[in-house]
Amino acid sequence: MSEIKHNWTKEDILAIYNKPLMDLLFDAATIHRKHHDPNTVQVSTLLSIKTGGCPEDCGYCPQAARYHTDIEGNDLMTVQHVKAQALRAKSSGSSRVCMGAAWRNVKDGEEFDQVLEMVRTINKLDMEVCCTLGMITENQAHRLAEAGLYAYNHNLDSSEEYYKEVISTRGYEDRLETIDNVRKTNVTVCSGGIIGMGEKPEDRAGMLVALATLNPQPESVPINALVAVEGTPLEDQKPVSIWDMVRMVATTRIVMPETQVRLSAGRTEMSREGQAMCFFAGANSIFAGDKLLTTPNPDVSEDMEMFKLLGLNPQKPFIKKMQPETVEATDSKYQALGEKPKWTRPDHKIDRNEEAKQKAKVLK
Ligand code: SAM
Ligand code: DTB
Ligand code: SF4
Repeated sequence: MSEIKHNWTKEDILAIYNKPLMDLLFDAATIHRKHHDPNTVQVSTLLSIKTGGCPEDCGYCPQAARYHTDIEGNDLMTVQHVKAQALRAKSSGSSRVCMGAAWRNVKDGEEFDQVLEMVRTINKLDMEVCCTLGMITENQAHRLAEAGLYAYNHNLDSSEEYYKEVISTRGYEDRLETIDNVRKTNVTVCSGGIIGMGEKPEDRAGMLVALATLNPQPESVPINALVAVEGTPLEDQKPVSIWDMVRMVATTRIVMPETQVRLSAGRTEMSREGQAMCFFAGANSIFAGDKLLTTPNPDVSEDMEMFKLLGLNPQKPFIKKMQPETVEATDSKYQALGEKPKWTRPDHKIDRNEEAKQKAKVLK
């Protein structure tokens, strides 16, 4: 029987988050060592396969069309381009490619077929493939699984309460439903969130309750520090302190002992000492490559130096779970259904999102 605890409450988690730091670090590191090799860190490379022009209003996101940010938008990448980038990532030590698209949700059709071909192509390079494409239906999750997808990333981003202060164009329950759709397949779940959006420690604990009470818990949990991008509603947020990041990582490790905890966006603002503390506290995954989706990330060579300095080794692919088989499009059991799911549109008003939209109208 699994010894993983699932009935976490916000009070339990807040009490852990607020422990004296030395106790918190010790507890997290002890649990980390019981479940993982503390000197191995999984390395993923992000690839923005479709950039910008997104219809959603996520207050943190430079890719939302309604805000005025200076990112360069792009149509869906070709399979050949993706393959070349995946090979580069592999040669620089990444075991996983995570492809992100600035979509609200996946729509059946040529573009999704092209993404499925990207998944097949990367799986055949013997790398783990992850996608983050917005909301997906159960049938779309099965089609991704058949193509050989290893993980699907869909973040809860914050607590259910604070989420409403950041996004108005889709509901928290839709996020949970997408995660549930992924769970109906063999694809592993990657879901986490962002700190530094103005939320309180209670919201951080609330997000961890939502994740840790899932059964099974997500196989990976990315912890992002907000990258405050000019033109987004959250442009003026103060950078999150390293102490908050360490506390968040340690608490995540304690409540989800088997999960890979990923130190995600925000590493350019963190010192090596700060990152080392996060690895000690249980982070065992990073995004590598000089770009996240649209914002900067440390150079690969700097990360390699850091790994050497700390005696860390990159994790080999398919250590935690077997490589999925790829079913070719012609042999697929799951065809496009052309569904038009009724994802919710809460559409309440968030003042700072409205202001950023009005400002963008003037500037565009
Ligand atoms: N469009 C899809 C979606 O939202 O599900 C996939 C891509 S979206 C960019 C993936 C995740 O990136 C978001 O859920 C959010 O957690 C993270 N993210 C986006 N912008 C960020 C920022 N400025 N700082 C930190 N994390 C960010
Ligand atoms: C996740 O949790 N963080 C990554 C990945 N999943 C897709 C994305 C971070 C994006 C940071 C802002 C940008 O580069 O656009
Ligand atoms: Fe679109 Fe995803 Fe950015 Fe939200 S986070 S605006 S859904 S790309």
